[in-house]
Amino acid sequence: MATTAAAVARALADRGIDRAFGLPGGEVLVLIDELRKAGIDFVLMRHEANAGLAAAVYGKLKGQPGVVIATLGPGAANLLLPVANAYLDQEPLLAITAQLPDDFPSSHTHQLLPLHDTYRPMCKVVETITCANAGDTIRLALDSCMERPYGVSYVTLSAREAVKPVTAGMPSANGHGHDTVIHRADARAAALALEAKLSKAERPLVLVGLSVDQRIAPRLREWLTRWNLPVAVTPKVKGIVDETAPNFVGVISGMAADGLMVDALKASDLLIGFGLDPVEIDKTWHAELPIEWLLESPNAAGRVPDGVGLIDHVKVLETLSAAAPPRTWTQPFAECQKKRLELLDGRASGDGVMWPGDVIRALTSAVPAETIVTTDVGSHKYLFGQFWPSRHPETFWMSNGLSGMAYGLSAAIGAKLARPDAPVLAAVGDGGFSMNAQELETAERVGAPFVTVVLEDGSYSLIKLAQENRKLEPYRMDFRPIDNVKMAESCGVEAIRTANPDELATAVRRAMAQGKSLVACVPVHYADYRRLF
Ligand SMILES: Cc1ncc(C[n+]2csc(CCOP(=O)(O)OP(=O)(O)O)c2C)c(N)n1
Repeated sequence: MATTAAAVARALADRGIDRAFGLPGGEVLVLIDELRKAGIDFVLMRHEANAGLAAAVYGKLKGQPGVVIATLGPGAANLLLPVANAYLDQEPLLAITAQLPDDFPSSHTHQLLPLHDTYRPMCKVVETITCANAGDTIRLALDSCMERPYGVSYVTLSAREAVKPVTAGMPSANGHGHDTVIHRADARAAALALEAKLSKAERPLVLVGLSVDQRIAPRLREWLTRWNLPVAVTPKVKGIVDETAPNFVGVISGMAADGLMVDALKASDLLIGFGLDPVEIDKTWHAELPIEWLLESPNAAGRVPDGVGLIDHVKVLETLSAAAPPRTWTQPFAECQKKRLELLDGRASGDGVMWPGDVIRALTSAVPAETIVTTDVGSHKYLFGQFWPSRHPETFWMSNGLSGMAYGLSAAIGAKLARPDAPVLAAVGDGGFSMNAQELETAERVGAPFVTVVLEDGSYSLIKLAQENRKLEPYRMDFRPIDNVKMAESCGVEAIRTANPDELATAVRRAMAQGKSLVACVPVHYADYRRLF
Protein backbone atom coordinates (compact mmCIF):
# COMPACT_ATOMS: atom_id res chain seq x y z
CA MET A 1 0.00 0.00 0.00
CA ALA A 2 1.31 3.49 -0.86
CA THR A 3 2.47 5.75 1.93
CA THR A 4 1.07 9.20 2.66
CA ALA A 5 4.18 10.82 1.19
CA ALA A 6 3.81 8.71 -1.96
CA ALA A 7 0.15 9.73 -2.26
CA VAL A 8 1.14 13.40 -1.99
CA ALA A 9 3.77 12.96 -4.70
CA ARG A 10 1.33 11.09 -6.94
CA ALA A 11 -1.35 13.75 -6.55
CA LEU A 12 1.16 16.46 -7.47
CA ALA A 13 2.52 14.55 -10.46
CA ASP A 14 -1.00 13.76 -11.70
CA ARG A 15 -1.70 17.50 -11.80
CA GLY A 16 1.38 18.10 -13.96
CA ILE A 17 3.67 19.41 -11.23
CA ASP A 18 7.17 18.67 -12.47
CA ARG A 19 9.28 20.68 -10.01
CA ALA A 20 9.27 21.60 -6.35
CA PHE A 21 11.62 24.18 -4.87
CA GLY A 22 12.94 24.10 -1.35
CA LEU A 23 15.47 23.50 1.33
CA PRO A 24 15.10 20.30 3.30
CA GLY A 25 15.26 19.11 6.88
CA GLY A 26 15.24 15.51 8.01
CA GLU A 27 11.45 15.61 8.40
CA VAL A 28 10.79 16.08 4.66
CA LEU A 29 13.36 13.61 3.31
CA VAL A 30 10.80 10.88 2.70
CA LEU A 31 8.53 13.28 0.85
CA ILE A 32 11.38 14.52 -1.34
CA ASP A 33 12.31 10.92 -2.10
CA GLU A 34 8.74 10.17 -3.14
CA LEU A 35 8.76 13.25 -5.38
CA ARG A 36 11.91 11.93 -7.01
CA LYS A 37 10.24 8.58 -7.64
CA ALA A 38 7.22 10.34 -9.12
CA GLY A 39 9.44 12.28 -11.55
CA ILE A 40 9.17 15.63 -9.75
CA ASP A 41 12.50 17.42 -9.68
CA PHE A 42 13.54 19.02 -6.38
CA VAL A 43 15.27 22.36 -6.92
CA LEU A 44 17.58 22.64 -3.93
CA MET A 45 18.02 26.26 -2.89
CA ARG A 46 19.95 28.11 -0.19
CA HIS A 47 17.12 29.82 1.65
CA GLU A 48 13.44 28.90 1.95
CA ALA A 49 12.36 32.46 1.16
CA ASN A 50 14.21 32.37 -2.16
CA ALA A 51 12.79 28.93 -2.89
CA GLY A 52 9.23 30.12 -2.31
CA LEU A 53 9.69 33.24 -4.43
CA ALA A 54 11.21 31.21 -7.28
CA ALA A 55 8.48 28.58 -7.02
CA ALA A 56 5.63 31.08 -7.31
CA VAL A 57 7.06 32.72 -10.43
CA TYR A 58 7.75 29.28 -11.91
CA GLY A 59 4.17 28.26 -11.21
CA LYS A 60 2.54 31.40 -12.54
CA LEU A 61 4.50 31.18 -15.78
CA LYS A 62 3.55 27.50 -16.14
CA GLY A 63 -0.13 28.22 -15.40
CA GLN A 64 -0.15 26.07 -12.26
CA PRO A 65 0.75 26.50 -8.59
CA GLY A 66 4.42 26.67 -7.74
CA VAL A 67 5.37 24.17 -5.05
CA VAL A 68 7.80 24.89 -2.22
CA ILE A 69 8.89 22.44 0.44
CA ALA A 70 10.54 23.24 3.76
CA THR A 71 11.12 21.60 7.06
CA LEU A 72 9.22 22.39 10.24
CA GLY A 73 10.19 25.15 12.72
CA PRO A 74 12.89 27.37 11.18
CA GLY A 75 12.21 26.23 7.61
CA ALA A 76 8.51 26.97 7.94
CA ALA A 77 9.29 30.30 9.61
CA ASN A 78 11.57 31.29 6.72
CA LEU A 79 8.66 30.68 4.33
CA LEU A 80 6.67 33.59 5.70
CA LEU A 81 8.05 36.07 3.17
CA PRO A 82 7.16 34.15 -0.02
CA VAL A 83 3.77 33.19 1.40
CA ALA A 84 3.07 36.86 2.13
CA ASN A 85 4.34 37.78 -1.32
CA ALA A 86 2.19 35.26 -3.15
CA TYR A 87 -0.84 36.32 -1.08
CA LEU A 88 -0.54 40.01 -1.92
CA ASP A 89 0.98 39.74 -5.39
CA GLN A 90 -1.49 37.10 -6.59
CA GLU A 91 0.95 34.33 -7.40
CA PRO A 92 -0.22 30.70 -7.04
CA LEU A 93 1.85 28.84 -4.45
CA LEU A 94 1.46 25.55 -2.60
CA ALA A 95 3.67 25.56 0.50
CA ILE A 96 4.34 22.20 2.12
CA THR A 97 6.24 21.97 5.39
CA ALA A 98 6.82 19.37 8.02
CA GLN A 99 5.20 19.75 11.42
CA LEU A 100 5.35 17.86 14.68
CA PRO A 101 2.87 15.00 14.77
CA ASP A 102 -0.33 15.79 16.68
CA ASP A 103 0.25 12.81 18.95
CA PHE A 104 3.70 13.96 20.15
CA PRO A 105 3.96 14.36 23.93
CA SER A 106 2.59 17.75 24.95
CA SER A 107 5.81 18.47 26.83
CA HIS A 108 7.73 18.40 23.53
CA THR A 109 8.15 21.99 22.44
CA HIS A 110 11.32 21.86 20.35
CA GLN A 111 10.56 23.53 16.98
CA LEU A 112 6.89 23.65 17.86
CA LEU A 113 5.29 26.72 16.26
CA PRO A 114 1.65 27.66 15.67
CA LEU A 115 2.18 27.31 11.93
CA HIS A 116 -1.41 26.84 10.87
CA ASP A 117 -2.57 29.83 12.90
CA THR A 118 0.28 31.93 11.54
CA TYR A 119 -0.34 31.12 7.91
CA ARG A 120 -4.14 30.80 7.93
CA PRO A 121 -4.96 34.51 7.43
CA MET A 122 -2.93 34.51 4.20
CA CYS A 123 -3.95 31.12 2.83
CA LYS A 124 -6.93 29.70 1.00
CA VAL A 125 -6.47 26.20 2.38
CA VAL A 126 -4.60 25.29 5.55
CA GLU A 127 -4.59 21.60 6.33
CA THR A 128 -2.75 18.78 8.04
CA ILE A 129 -2.05 15.97 5.60
CA THR A 130 -2.89 12.56 7.01
CA CYS A 131 -2.89 9.05 5.66
CA ALA A 132 -6.66 9.44 5.24
CA ASN A 133 -6.75 12.68 3.25
CA ALA A 134 -3.44 13.04 1.35
CA GLY A 135 -4.53 12.94 -2.31
CA ASP A 136 -7.77 14.86 -1.83
CA THR A 137 -6.08 17.53 0.26
CA ILE A 138 -3.34 18.12 -2.30
CA ARG A 139 -5.90 18.37 -5.11
CA LEU A 140 -8.04 20.81 -3.13
CA ALA A 141 -4.97 22.85 -2.17
CA LEU A 142 -3.78 23.05 -5.80
CA ASP A 143 -7.22 23.97 -7.12
CA SER A 144 -7.63 26.69 -4.51
CA CYS A 145 -4.31 28.33 -5.44
CA MET A 146 -5.58 28.71 -9.00
CA GLU A 147 -8.89 30.30 -8.07
CA ARG A 148 -8.65 34.00 -8.69
CA PRO A 149 -7.23 35.95 -7.07
CA TYR A 150 -4.39 33.45 -7.26
CA GLY A 151 -2.88 32.74 -3.87
CA VAL A 152 -1.48 30.33 -1.36
CA SER A 153 -2.38 26.97 0.12
CA TYR A 154 -0.40 25.66 3.05
CA VAL A 155 -0.27 22.03 4.13
CA THR A 156 1.82 20.27 6.74
CA LEU A 157 2.98 16.69 6.79
CA SER A 158 4.73 15.17 9.79
CA ALA A 159 7.57 12.73 9.25
CA ARG A 160 5.62 10.14 11.18
CA GLU A 161 2.50 10.51 9.00
CA ALA A 162 4.57 10.55 5.79
CA VAL A 163 5.50 6.88 6.12
CA LYS A 164 2.07 5.56 7.13
CA PRO A 165 0.12 3.58 4.55
CA VAL A 166 -2.78 5.57 3.12
CA THR A 167 -6.33 4.73 4.07
CA ALA A 168 -9.47 5.80 2.24
CA GLY A 169 -11.05 8.93 3.59
CA MET A 170 -12.51 12.29 2.79
CA PRO A 171 -10.64 15.57 3.14
CA SER A 172 -11.50 17.83 6.00
CA ALA A 173 -9.80 20.83 4.49
CA ASN A 174 -10.72 24.09 6.08
CA GLY A 175 -10.86 26.41 3.09
CA HIS A 176 -10.35 29.98 4.21
CA GLY A 177 -12.43 32.07 1.85
CA HIS A 178 -12.72 35.83 2.03
CA ASP A 179 -15.60 37.46 3.80
CA THR A 180 -16.52 39.88 1.01
CA VAL A 181 -19.96 39.41 -0.52
CA ILE A 182 -19.41 39.07 -4.28
CA HIS A 183 -21.92 40.56 -6.74
CA ARG A 184 -21.91 39.61 -10.40
CA ALA A 185 -22.87 42.20 -12.97
CA ASP A 186 -23.96 42.02 -16.61
CA ALA A 187 -20.86 42.42 -18.78
CA ARG A 188 -22.73 43.74 -21.84
CA ALA A 189 -24.58 46.34 -19.81
CA ALA A 190 -21.31 47.38 -18.16
CA ALA A 191 -19.66 47.74 -21.57
CA LEU A 192 -22.50 49.85 -22.96
CA ALA A 193 -22.49 52.07 -19.87
CA LEU A 194 -18.75 52.54 -20.25
CA GLU A 195 -19.11 53.39 -23.92
CA ALA A 196 -21.67 56.06 -23.05
CA LYS A 197 -19.31 57.57 -20.47
CA LEU A 198 -16.41 57.46 -22.91
CA SER A 199 -18.47 59.35 -25.50
CA LYS A 200 -18.45 62.33 -23.13
CA ALA A 201 -14.84 62.08 -21.94
CA GLU A 202 -12.10 64.22 -23.42
CA ARG A 203 -9.19 62.77 -21.43
CA PRO A 204 -10.01 59.17 -20.56
CA LEU A 205 -7.28 57.00 -19.10
CA VAL A 206 -7.52 53.22 -18.85
CA LEU A 207 -5.64 51.89 -15.80
CA VAL A 208 -4.79 48.21 -16.19
CA GLY A 209 -3.80 46.33 -13.04
CA LEU A 210 -2.87 43.07 -11.42
CA SER A 211 -6.33 41.47 -11.46
CA VAL A 212 -6.34 41.12 -15.24
CA ASP A 213 -5.77 37.66 -16.65
CA GLN A 214 -2.77 38.34 -18.90
CA ARG A 215 -4.05 35.88 -21.48
CA ILE A 216 -6.54 38.50 -22.64
CA ALA A 217 -3.69 40.81 -23.72
CA PRO A 218 -4.39 40.50 -27.49
CA ARG A 219 -8.08 41.46 -27.05
CA LEU A 220 -7.29 44.27 -24.67
CA ARG A 221 -4.63 45.67 -26.99
CA GLU A 222 -6.94 45.45 -29.96
CA TRP A 223 -9.62 47.51 -28.21
CA LEU A 224 -7.22 50.11 -26.85
CA THR A 225 -5.40 50.48 -30.18
CA ARG A 226 -8.50 50.64 -32.34
CA TRP A 227 -10.09 53.28 -30.12
CA ASN A 228 -6.72 55.00 -29.59
CA LEU A 229 -7.40 55.09 -25.87
CA PRO A 230 -4.66 56.33 -23.51
CA VAL A 231 -3.54 53.55 -21.18
CA ALA A 232 -1.40 53.30 -18.05
CA VAL A 233 -0.47 50.09 -16.24
CA THR A 234 0.70 49.02 -12.81
CA PRO A 235 4.11 47.32 -12.67
CA LYS A 236 2.69 43.83 -12.15
CA VAL A 237 1.09 43.84 -15.59
CA LYS A 238 3.87 45.54 -17.49
CA GLY A 239 3.89 44.13 -21.00
CA ILE A 240 0.15 43.51 -21.19
CA VAL A 241 0.20 46.48 -23.56
CA ASP A 242 3.12 47.50 -25.73
CA GLU A 243 4.88 50.25 -23.80
CA THR A 244 6.46 51.61 -26.97
CA ALA A 245 3.01 52.23 -28.52
CA PRO A 246 1.78 55.85 -28.95
CA ASN A 247 -1.20 55.39 -26.59
CA PHE A 248 0.98 54.27 -23.66
CA VAL A 249 1.04 56.97 -20.98
CA GLY A 250 3.16 55.37 -18.26
CA VAL A 251 3.36 53.18 -15.18
CA ILE A 252 1.28 54.19 -12.18
CA SER A 253 1.65 53.28 -8.51
CA GLY A 254 4.66 54.90 -6.98
CA MET A 255 7.41 54.16 -9.51
CA ALA A 256 9.79 56.82 -10.86
CA ALA A 257 8.07 59.86 -12.41
CA ASP A 258 5.22 59.37 -9.98
CA GLY A 259 4.46 63.10 -9.74
CA LEU A 260 3.86 63.18 -13.50
CA MET A 261 1.68 60.11 -13.32
CA VAL A 262 -0.44 61.43 -10.46
CA ASP A 263 -0.87 64.72 -12.40
CA ALA A 264 -2.09 62.67 -15.39
CA LEU A 265 -4.54 60.81 -13.16
CA LYS A 266 -5.88 64.08 -11.79
CA ALA A 267 -6.13 65.63 -15.26
CA SER A 268 -8.19 62.74 -16.59
CA ASP A 269 -11.95 63.13 -16.75
CA LEU A 270 -12.61 59.37 -16.85
CA LEU A 271 -10.41 56.85 -15.06
CA ILE A 272 -11.22 53.26 -15.96
CA GLY A 273 -9.85 50.71 -13.49
CA PHE A 274 -9.53 47.65 -15.70
CA GLY A 275 -8.53 44.91 -13.26
CA LEU A 276 -6.89 47.62 -11.17
CA ASP A 277 -5.90 46.24 -7.76
CA PRO A 278 -4.90 48.95 -5.26
CA VAL A 279 -2.57 46.45 -3.56
CA GLU A 280 0.19 47.93 -5.70
CA ILE A 281 -0.56 51.54 -4.81
CA ASP A 282 1.09 53.03 -1.74
CA LYS A 283 -0.87 56.30 -1.99
CA THR A 284 -4.61 56.82 -1.60
CA TRP A 285 -5.61 58.35 -4.94
CA HIS A 286 -7.45 55.13 -5.79
CA ALA A 287 -9.91 56.01 -3.02
CA GLU A 288 -10.03 59.76 -3.67
CA LEU A 289 -10.44 59.95 -7.46
CA PRO A 290 -13.59 58.60 -9.09
CA ILE A 291 -12.78 55.32 -10.83
CA GLU A 292 -15.00 53.34 -13.15
CA TRP A 293 -14.15 49.83 -11.94
CA LEU A 294 -14.13 46.91 -14.37
CA LEU A 295 -13.15 43.97 -12.20
CA GLU A 296 -13.43 40.34 -13.11
CA SER A 297 -12.24 38.81 -9.86
CA PRO A 298 -11.70 40.06 -6.31
CA ASN A 299 -8.50 41.93 -5.61
CA ALA A 300 -5.72 40.61 -3.38
CA ALA A 301 -7.03 39.51 0.00
CA GLY A 302 -10.40 38.83 -1.68
CA ARG A 303 -11.51 42.47 -1.61
CA VAL A 304 -13.93 44.19 -3.96
CA PRO A 305 -14.59 47.96 -3.86
CA ASP A 306 -17.96 48.79 -2.28
CA GLY A 307 -20.92 48.45 -4.61
CA VAL A 308 -18.88 47.01 -7.51
CA GLY A 309 -20.16 43.93 -9.34
CA LEU A 310 -17.70 41.58 -11.01
CA ILE A 311 -17.88 41.26 -14.77
CA ASP A 312 -16.34 39.00 -17.40
CA HIS A 313 -13.48 40.95 -19.04
CA VAL A 314 -13.60 39.02 -22.30
CA LYS A 315 -17.32 39.70 -22.69
CA VAL A 316 -16.82 43.39 -21.96
CA LEU A 317 -14.06 43.56 -24.55
CA GLU A 318 -16.15 41.70 -27.12
CA THR A 319 -18.93 44.29 -26.81
CA LEU A 320 -16.57 47.25 -26.87
CA SER A 321 -14.46 45.98 -29.76
CA ALA A 322 -17.55 45.34 -31.88
CA ALA A 323 -18.49 49.02 -31.63
CA ALA A 324 -16.96 52.02 -33.34
CA PRO A 325 -15.07 54.41 -31.03
CA PRO A 326 -17.68 56.81 -29.57
CA ARG A 327 -15.36 59.76 -30.26
CA THR A 328 -11.80 60.56 -31.36
CA TRP A 329 -8.95 61.09 -28.93
CA THR A 330 -5.65 62.47 -30.17
CA GLN A 331 -3.16 61.79 -27.41
CA PRO A 332 -4.60 64.01 -24.66
CA PHE A 333 -1.62 63.11 -22.44
CA ALA A 334 1.07 63.89 -25.06
CA GLU A 335 2.79 66.46 -22.83
CA CYS A 336 3.05 63.99 -19.95
CA GLN A 337 4.32 61.24 -22.27
CA LYS A 338 7.03 63.56 -23.61
CA LYS A 339 8.15 64.71 -20.16
CA ARG A 340 8.25 61.14 -18.92
CA LEU A 341 10.71 60.04 -21.57
CA GLU A 342 12.80 63.20 -21.20
CA LEU A 343 13.46 62.23 -17.59
CA LEU A 344 15.76 59.50 -18.89
CA ASP A 345 18.08 62.15 -20.35
CA GLY A 346 20.69 63.20 -17.86
CA ARG A 347 24.26 62.90 -16.69
CA ALA A 348 25.68 61.11 -13.71
CA SER A 349 26.70 63.39 -10.89
CA GLY A 350 30.18 61.99 -10.57
CA ASP A 351 32.98 60.18 -12.37
CA GLY A 352 33.01 56.41 -12.41
CA VAL A 353 29.24 56.08 -12.04
CA MET A 354 26.53 55.52 -14.64
CA TRP A 355 23.46 57.72 -15.03
CA PRO A 356 20.43 55.46 -14.24
CA GLY A 357 18.74 56.44 -17.50
CA ASP A 358 21.78 55.15 -19.39
CA VAL A 359 21.45 51.80 -17.59
CA ILE A 360 17.96 51.45 -19.04
CA ARG A 361 18.99 52.57 -22.50
CA ALA A 362 22.09 50.35 -22.65
CA LEU A 363 20.18 47.28 -21.52
CA THR A 364 17.21 47.96 -23.79
CA SER A 365 19.57 48.11 -26.76
CA ALA A 366 21.27 44.87 -25.71
CA VAL A 367 18.45 42.42 -25.03
CA PRO A 368 15.62 41.01 -27.19
CA ALA A 369 12.11 42.39 -26.60
CA GLU A 370 10.93 39.03 -25.26
CA THR A 371 13.47 39.10 -22.41
CA ILE A 372 11.94 38.40 -19.02
CA VAL A 373 13.02 41.14 -16.62
CA THR A 374 12.85 40.78 -12.84
CA THR A 375 13.65 43.49 -10.32
CA ASP A 376 14.37 43.56 -6.65
CA VAL A 377 13.04 46.28 -4.34
CA GLY A 378 14.61 49.71 -3.94
CA SER A 379 15.32 52.78 -6.06
CA HIS A 380 16.25 50.56 -9.00
CA LYS A 381 12.76 49.03 -8.89
CA TYR A 382 11.24 52.46 -9.38
CA LEU A 383 13.63 53.05 -12.28
CA PHE A 384 12.90 49.78 -14.06
CA GLY A 385 9.23 49.78 -13.14
CA GLN A 386 8.66 53.08 -14.89
CA PHE A 387 11.15 53.05 -17.72
CA TRP A 388 11.75 49.47 -18.80
CA PRO A 389 9.85 49.37 -22.12
CA SER A 390 7.98 46.07 -21.71
CA ARG A 391 6.41 44.77 -24.90
CA HIS A 392 5.07 41.31 -24.15
CA PRO A 393 2.82 39.92 -21.38
CA GLU A 394 4.47 38.17 -18.43
CA THR A 395 7.91 39.55 -19.23
CA PHE A 396 8.23 41.77 -16.17
CA TRP A 397 8.27 40.55 -12.58
CA MET A 398 8.55 42.48 -9.34
CA SER A 399 7.25 42.23 -5.81
CA ASN A 400 4.88 45.17 -5.56
CA GLY A 401 1.99 44.17 -3.32
CA LEU A 402 4.43 43.11 -0.61
CA SER A 403 7.51 44.91 -2.01
CA GLY A 404 9.88 42.43 -0.43
CA MET A 405 13.61 42.55 -1.06
CA ALA A 406 15.28 39.32 -2.31
CA TYR A 407 12.63 38.87 -4.98
CA GLY A 408 14.64 39.76 -8.11
CA LEU A 409 17.24 37.02 -8.16
CA SER A 410 14.83 34.35 -6.91
CA ALA A 411 12.21 35.32 -9.50
CA ALA A 412 14.85 35.10 -12.24
CA ILE A 413 15.61 31.49 -11.28
CA GLY A 414 11.92 30.58 -11.35
CA ALA A 415 11.40 32.37 -14.66
CA LYS A 416 14.39 30.79 -16.38
CA LEU A 417 13.39 27.29 -15.29
CA ALA A 418 9.84 27.88 -16.51
CA ARG A 419 10.90 29.45 -19.81
CA PRO A 420 14.33 27.98 -20.64
CA ASP A 421 14.29 29.53 -24.11
CA ALA A 422 13.61 33.08 -22.95
CA PRO A 423 16.49 35.40 -22.07
CA VAL A 424 16.21 36.53 -18.44
CA LEU A 425 17.60 39.69 -16.85
CA ALA A 426 17.52 40.44 -13.12
CA ALA A 427 18.04 44.05 -11.97
CA VAL A 428 18.92 44.27 -8.29
CA GLY A 429 20.40 46.74 -5.81
CA ASP A 430 23.61 45.99 -3.95
CA GLY A 431 21.61 45.74 -0.72
CA GLY A 432 19.18 43.17 -2.10
CA PHE A 433 21.99 41.29 -3.87
CA SER A 434 23.75 40.79 -0.54
CA MET A 435 20.59 39.10 0.78
CA ASN A 436 20.70 36.22 -1.68
CA ALA A 437 23.64 36.42 -4.10
CA GLN A 438 24.49 32.85 -3.11
CA GLU A 439 21.56 31.68 -5.23
CA LEU A 440 23.77 32.35 -8.26
CA GLU A 441 25.33 29.01 -7.42
CA THR A 442 21.84 27.46 -7.44
CA ALA A 443 21.15 28.95 -10.85
CA GLU A 444 24.39 27.53 -12.25
CA ARG A 445 23.82 24.13 -10.67
CA VAL A 446 20.27 23.74 -11.96
CA GLY A 447 21.07 25.07 -15.44
CA ALA A 448 19.25 28.38 -15.28
CA PRO A 449 21.63 30.96 -16.72
CA PHE A 450 20.60 34.63 -16.68
CA VAL A 451 22.12 38.09 -16.53
CA THR A 452 22.14 39.97 -13.23
CA VAL A 453 22.74 43.70 -13.18
CA VAL A 454 23.76 44.89 -9.71
CA LEU A 455 23.31 48.62 -9.23
CA GLU A 456 25.99 49.51 -6.74
CA ASP A 457 25.51 52.64 -4.68
CA GLY A 458 26.85 51.45 -1.33
CA SER A 459 23.57 52.09 0.44
CA TYR A 460 19.95 51.20 0.91
CA SER A 461 19.41 54.15 -1.39
CA LEU A 462 15.62 54.24 -1.42
CA ILE A 463 15.55 54.46 2.37
CA LYS A 464 18.49 56.85 2.43
CA LEU A 465 16.56 59.18 0.12
CA ALA A 466 13.51 58.87 2.37
CA GLN A 467 15.69 59.79 5.35
CA GLU A 468 16.88 62.89 3.50
CA ASN A 469 13.36 63.80 2.44
CA ARG A 470 12.28 63.77 6.07
CA LYS A 471 15.26 65.95 6.99
CA LEU A 472 16.55 63.33 9.39
CA GLU A 473 20.23 63.01 10.25
CA PRO A 474 22.10 60.86 7.73
CA TYR A 475 22.32 57.73 9.84
CA ARG A 476 23.20 54.09 9.18
CA MET A 477 22.04 53.75 5.58
CA ASP A 478 25.44 53.10 3.99
CA PHE A 479 27.39 49.88 3.98
CA ARG A 480 30.93 49.02 2.98
CA PRO A 481 31.24 47.52 -0.48
CA ILE A 482 31.29 43.77 -0.89
CA ASP A 483 33.17 42.89 -4.06
CA ASN A 484 30.22 41.61 -6.05
CA VAL A 485 32.46 40.58 -8.93
CA LYS A 486 34.32 38.21 -6.62
CA MET A 487 31.06 37.16 -5.05
CA ALA A 488 29.69 36.13 -8.45
CA GLU A 489 32.92 34.45 -9.46
CA SER A 490 32.94 32.43 -6.26
CA CYS A 491 29.55 31.07 -7.34
CA GLY A 492 30.98 30.11 -10.73
CA VAL A 493 29.53 33.07 -12.63
CA GLU A 494 31.49 35.43 -14.84
CA ALA A 495 31.31 39.06 -13.73
CA ILE A 496 32.37 42.55 -14.77
CA ARG A 497 32.18 46.02 -13.30
CA THR A 498 31.61 48.93 -15.64
CA ALA A 499 30.27 52.46 -15.64
CA ASN A 500 30.39 52.61 -19.43
CA PRO A 501 26.99 52.04 -21.15
CA ASP A 502 28.53 50.59 -24.33
CA GLU A 503 30.66 48.16 -22.37
CA LEU A 504 27.61 47.10 -20.38
CA ALA A 505 25.53 46.56 -23.51
CA THR A 506 28.31 44.57 -25.23
CA ALA A 507 28.86 42.28 -22.24
CA VAL A 508 25.14 41.63 -21.74
CA ARG A 509 24.59 40.99 -25.46
CA ARG A 510 27.45 38.51 -25.52
CA ALA A 511 26.29 36.63 -22.42
CA MET A 512 22.77 36.31 -23.80
CA ALA A 513 24.01 35.17 -27.20
CA GLN A 514 26.14 32.51 -25.50
CA GLY A 515 23.34 31.51 -23.12
CA LYS A 516 25.65 32.12 -20.16
CA SER A 517 25.19 33.76 -16.79
CA LEU A 518 26.79 37.13 -16.20
CA VAL A 519 26.83 39.50 -13.26
CA ALA A 520 27.32 43.08 -14.42
CA CYS A 521 28.08 45.42 -11.53
CA VAL A 522 27.22 49.00 -12.39
CA PRO A 523 28.27 51.79 -10.01
CA VAL A 524 25.56 54.46 -9.68
CA HIS A 525 25.20 57.51 -7.43
CA TYR A 526 22.32 57.13 -4.99
CA ALA A 527 21.32 60.80 -5.32
CA ASP A 528 20.90 60.51 -9.09
CA TYR A 529 17.72 58.52 -8.51
CA ARG A 530 16.20 61.62 -6.92
CA ARG A 531 16.12 63.35 -10.31
CA LEU A 532 13.90 60.57 -11.65
CA PHE A 533 11.36 60.42 -8.84
C1 LIG B 1 12.72 42.29 3.10
C2 LIG B 1 12.71 43.78 3.10
N1 LIG B 1 13.37 44.46 4.06
C3 LIG B 1 13.38 45.81 4.05
C4 LIG B 1 12.70 46.51 3.10
C5 LIG B 1 12.68 48.03 3.11
N2 LIG B 1 13.45 48.53 1.94
C6 LIG B 1 12.84 48.90 0.82
S1 LIG B 1 13.89 49.41 -0.35
C7 LIG B 1 15.22 49.15 0.64
C8 LIG B 1 16.61 49.45 0.15
C9 LIG B 1 17.08 48.50 -0.87
O1 LIG B 1 18.45 48.73 -1.11
P1 LIG B 1 19.16 48.14 -2.39
O2 LIG B 1 18.82 46.72 -2.56
O3 LIG B 1 20.60 48.47 -2.33
O4 LIG B 1 18.45 48.91 -3.57
P2 LIG B 1 18.50 50.48 -3.90
O5 LIG B 1 17.43 51.16 -3.11
O6 LIG B 1 19.86 50.98 -3.49
O7 LIG B 1 18.26 50.56 -5.36
C10 LIG B 1 14.82 48.66 1.89
C11 LIG B 1 15.76 48.35 2.99
C12 LIG B 1 11.97 45.75 2.13
N3 LIG B 1 11.23 46.34 1.20
N4 LIG B 1 12.02 44.41 2.14
